[in-house]
Amino acid sequence: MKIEIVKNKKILVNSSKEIFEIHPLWLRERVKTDDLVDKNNDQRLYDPSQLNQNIEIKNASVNNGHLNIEFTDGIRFKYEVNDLLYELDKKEPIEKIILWNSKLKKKPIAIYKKNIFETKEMYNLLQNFYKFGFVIFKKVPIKDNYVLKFANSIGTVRPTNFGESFSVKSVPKPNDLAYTSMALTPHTDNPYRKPIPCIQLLHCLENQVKNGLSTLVDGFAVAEYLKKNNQDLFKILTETKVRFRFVDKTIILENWGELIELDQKKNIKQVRYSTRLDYVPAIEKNKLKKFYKARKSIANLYASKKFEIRFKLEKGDLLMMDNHRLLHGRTAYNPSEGKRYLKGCYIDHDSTEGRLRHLERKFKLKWKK
Ligand SMILES: O=C(O)CCC(=O)C(=O)O
Ligand SMILES: [Fe+2]
Repeated sequence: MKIEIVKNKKILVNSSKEIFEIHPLWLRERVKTDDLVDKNNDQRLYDPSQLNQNIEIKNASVNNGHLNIEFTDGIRFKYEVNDLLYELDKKEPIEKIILWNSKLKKKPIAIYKKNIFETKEMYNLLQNFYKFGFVIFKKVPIKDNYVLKFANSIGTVRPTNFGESFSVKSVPKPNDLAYTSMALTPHTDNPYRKPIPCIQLLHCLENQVKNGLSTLVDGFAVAEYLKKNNQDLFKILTETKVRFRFVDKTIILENWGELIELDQKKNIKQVRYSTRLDYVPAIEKNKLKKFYKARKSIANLYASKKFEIRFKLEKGDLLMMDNHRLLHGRTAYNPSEGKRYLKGCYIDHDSTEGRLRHLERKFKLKWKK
């Protein structure tokens, strides 16, 4: 992609796919002189909808990586060509995702270090988080509910009715099956919330039991597999909204959604799955028959050895996973063997994306891809 000038007046974008002219107003809105933009926060000091809609370019030239423009309203500005190309070319800071199954050779793992959050390594780890849907940080300090410090260094903790963080250990009369020693089949967390938590952190403080292994499944890989192998069943899962529900003494939480949600371009956007909490709607019997068949197929895939990875979280390990893409679970354990204690919390996607953009800017990485 490059920028070309025609007759000193027209700015063209020339990419392998197309050539098009940039509207002069689009450029004019991006002028960043001190009187038009507050230099402390990069925000406009005027309403761009009030600019002259017929504004034109009086003069344009390219010099040393800069595009110099004088507009017909007398404003001049020197743009970084790279800044313009970046905005024209790329919408998200995230690299392409990698679908995986049980053959995943190398889990994305990092050793935690103090001040890791402001490093290039963190940039790569966040990219890995989006590529694989999870990252494991090892040797994260286990004192003072550190999971919250960790979460607040990447983003902002999202408190829920379980509190800012929650304790995953076996307790009497639990208000959630996570707080028992039972096996948990692959699930996404809290599909009954509005909005559904984006990222889950699970920090292992103790793990003295033999079993209680953690399991992960790439929900997007499973959904793609189903799409390829059984278009009809895939379709019904993308079209049927299911009610998810959480009940305890003080609250009843509900939300509806498809087991496989697609975006406007029909790409997979989010998966939901929780056998403990789903309430299928009473749709017409034959339709429901198809839905039940489809649900069983995806359940079998989620539970199959083909897609699941299994590992033990060690003391200090912190698992960070994308709750809109991955399913997680655990094998049963015997609490009389010793302690198993995880601390968990949630953060939102805008935090991690925002950190990625910040680190990309800090280490000037954005032109290199
Ligand atoms: O005990 C575990 O490893 C996972 C528990 C769980 O699913 C959760 O806390 O969301
Ligand atoms: Fe969970």
